[in-house]
Amino acid sequence: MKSLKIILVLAAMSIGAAHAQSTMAPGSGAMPMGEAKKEAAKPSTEMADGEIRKVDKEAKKITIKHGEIKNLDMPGMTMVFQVKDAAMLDTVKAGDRVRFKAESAGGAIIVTEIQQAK
Ligand SMILES: [Cu+2]
Repeated sequence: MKSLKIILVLAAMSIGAAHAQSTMAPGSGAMPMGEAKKEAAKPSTEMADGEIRKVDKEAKKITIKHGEIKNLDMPGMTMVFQVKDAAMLDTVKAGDRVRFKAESAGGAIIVTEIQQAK
C-alpha cells in the first residue's frame, strides 16, 4: 500500500511538471523576441554632429550645417529643420556646435533632441 501511494505521488508530480513546462514555453519564447525588437529599433536614431547657422523661434525652424545623419541616410549638408518643441531653440544660438537627433515624420524632418557638443 505504501509503495502504491508513492507511485501515485510521483505520477502526479511528473504530470504537474510537464504541464508547467508546456505552459511556460510559449510565454518565455515570445517575451525575449519582443524585447530584441525594441532594442534593435533604438540605435537607429543616432546623434548627428552639427553647427547652428540660424535659429528661427517664431517659425520653429533651425538651420544646421550637419554631418552625416545615419538614420535618415543623409550626407552632410546645410539645411533647415523643423523642431519638435520651440523651447529647444532657447538652448542654442547661431555658431554653436551641437549634437542632435533628427527624424523623418510625415514628409518633414524634425529635430527631436539637441544638445551642446562638448
Ligand atoms: Cu541634411
